[in-house]
Amino acid sequence: MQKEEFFHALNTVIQSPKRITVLTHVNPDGDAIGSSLAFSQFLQKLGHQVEVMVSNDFPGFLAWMPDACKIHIYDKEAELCDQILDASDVLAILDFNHLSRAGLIQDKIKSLNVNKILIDHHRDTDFGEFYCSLSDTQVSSTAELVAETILHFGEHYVDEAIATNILVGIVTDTGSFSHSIFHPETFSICAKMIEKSMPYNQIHRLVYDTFSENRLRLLGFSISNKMEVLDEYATAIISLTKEELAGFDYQVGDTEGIVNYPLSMKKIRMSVLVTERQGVIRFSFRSKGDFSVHEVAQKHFNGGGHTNAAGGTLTCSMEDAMEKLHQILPEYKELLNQE
Ligand SMILES: [Mn+2]
Repeated sequence: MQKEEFFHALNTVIQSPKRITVLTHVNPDGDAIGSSLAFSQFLQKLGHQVEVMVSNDFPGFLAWMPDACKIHIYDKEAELCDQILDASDVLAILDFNHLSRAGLIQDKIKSLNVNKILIDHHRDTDFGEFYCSLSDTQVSSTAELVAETILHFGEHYVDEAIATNILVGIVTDTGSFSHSIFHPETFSICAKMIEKSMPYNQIHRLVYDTFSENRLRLLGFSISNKMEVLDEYATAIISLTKEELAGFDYQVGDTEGIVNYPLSMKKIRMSVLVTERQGVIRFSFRSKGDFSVHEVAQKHFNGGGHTNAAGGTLTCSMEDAMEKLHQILPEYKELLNQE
């Protein structure tokens, strides 16, 4: 669906007051929360009754975001969430396009026979029909698409809360404007948002300067003690077991960003963070240039994402997970060694 078509279709949906539930992906990040909050705040201004819902809690460094305290967390209040979903006229699906990424909410989404709206920047959707969708892999973030949508309906809708939430989405999904910038419009949109948002320096500080001592020490430990550098594959791997995480009093979000550090080495093309969670092994992939970690995650680790950032999971032991990861590297040796 083309952008203009989407705006037109969305316009027909929002003409009359509706109960709209905005859903975003499991283990929500800054873009998931930022885009969902901004879109819901825009819809509220148009007179709709809007709720934002996620499968599980978001990291504490996002808790200050305008209206974050109103987000419903399914695994904490399933009954209320089910009631909200059952009463919804429209579902807005933001920042994910695979049903499995909805976590605990996926069965409910499948069973509800209501109009669904998609706004997302990931590849290869596996959903059924959408009433309308805005899906573009060549934008920095879902927040950028939400900003474009709101600006299409009128710049006057952008207030401090919306602008701040949009900026958090764009800043976090681009690693503070260090990647995933495909066109100059990202900056034009940010300029418009910064005019209205809380001071940008403050946003940056609230998002990034929030480490606990344990979190910073975990980062140091990960790089000093747990980083394996495989020169022949231009790859670095960091693995963290459940016990190691517990040793640093692991809190949700504490491993966020660790995977990016190995890429700061000139010789490294791909970085992988492997963490042991409740019953599963989670993989987080990052790359530089054209090397697609999306392909790697999709083919071998039940996941996917973007060219330079992807994730996946395996249900196995840490030993088996590491063995699998090492086994598949030769397949990519040539690509990883291309300039
Ligand atoms: Mn995103």
